[in-house]
Amino acid sequence: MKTQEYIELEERYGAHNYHPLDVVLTRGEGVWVYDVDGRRYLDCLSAYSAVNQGHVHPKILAAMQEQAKKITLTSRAFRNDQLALFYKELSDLTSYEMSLLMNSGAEAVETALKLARKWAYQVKGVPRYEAEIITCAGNFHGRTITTISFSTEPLYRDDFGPFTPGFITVPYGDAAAVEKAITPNTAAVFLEPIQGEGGVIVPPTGYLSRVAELCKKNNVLLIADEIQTGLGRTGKLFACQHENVHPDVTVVGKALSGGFYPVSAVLADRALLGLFTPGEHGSTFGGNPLAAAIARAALKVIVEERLVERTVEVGNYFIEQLSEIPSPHVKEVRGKGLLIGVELKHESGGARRFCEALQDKGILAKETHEHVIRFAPPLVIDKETIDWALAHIREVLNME
Ligand code: IF1
Repeated sequence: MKTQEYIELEERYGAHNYHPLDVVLTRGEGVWVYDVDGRRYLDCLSAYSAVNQGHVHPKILAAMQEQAKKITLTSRAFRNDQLALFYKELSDLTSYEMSLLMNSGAEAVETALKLARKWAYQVKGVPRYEAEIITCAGNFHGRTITTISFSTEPLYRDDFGPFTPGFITVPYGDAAAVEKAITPNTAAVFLEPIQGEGGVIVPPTGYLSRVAELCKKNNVLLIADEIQTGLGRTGKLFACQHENVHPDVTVVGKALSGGFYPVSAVLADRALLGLFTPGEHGSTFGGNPLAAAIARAALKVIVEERLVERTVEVGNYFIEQLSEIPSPHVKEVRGKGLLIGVELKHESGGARRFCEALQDKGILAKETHEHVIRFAPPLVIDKETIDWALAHIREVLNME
């Protein structure tokens, strides 16, 4: 079948909850993906930072194949020989004493919010069901009714009410606004260290450390959503580390499995995760041996291939080179590591047409919030490939 035939089937039988580029991919390897017509593209989205290790990484593939032949799912009613090892390796790598495994990022976010509320009632002494969680305008934390309840994006919220109560929204990047919003009933401040979907919004230097101080001073948990920014994407294992901030709770997902399988986790110390008692929370697939085996291999690749360290150099190079492109359309180039946003002027007519022009030149990138082109290639990209891409990006950023 050809591209158009796949598109027609998809349009006819699938819900239209996305507006994808008209490219039908059939194979991926490292930073490259291939469509059904044999064309090659540089993947500059990495499935929204889920394939930091590159597409179909051989070591993660081997781990998946090996484990899939043995046992894939036991439920947590029984134990398995992969989960305990993954818990230990995740703790050693991240310096958190414990973790709780889920599947999607949104599920891990929901788990973290439940944990924050439980801590507020059982430990902080907030009167039952008055716990408040402070979140930031421009956030993206998932598509569940609770996570969209505190979204400020009408497209994600409209028609999905009534909404989950207990969330206070403050402007992103404004620590004074957080300070003002804290009350005796505040359980947590919940934020992304860099807002990905919000348009690759990097907060002012010092913001994260100031919010961490405010949380400590007011006996409020700091919860970081590192589902997109974590696991090397910004040139640190976690983006919070750019300011030496170690949140009470960190939520991870996406690249935790290298894009092979939905694996997410809530990381925290025993004083917090120890609050969950048997039967209070769970999931059919959460912590299954296949997920654990894959995630063990995915973390090993990040460490062994020094993906965090190399992202600093390669990311700085990409941002620097993009910033030097003369273009009548570019308003700002921003980001950290290999999480980069190129914001276009509104008179340039929106980022979509630039992404379509990039597609014609063999580069797949995705617009975010209308006017921003996000460049987030797998962390295994090298400078030669970036130079190849820059030549095409330069042309596209100078089209009419
Ligand atoms: C879609 C956005 C990105 C996330 C952060 C939690 C989640 C995500 C910081 C939930 C997921 C994905 C979801 C996907 C597109 C993509 C996305 F455009 F939606 F906002 F990356 F920016 N926290 N982001 O980025 O994780 O449940 O999806 O595993 O829903 O369209 P999930």
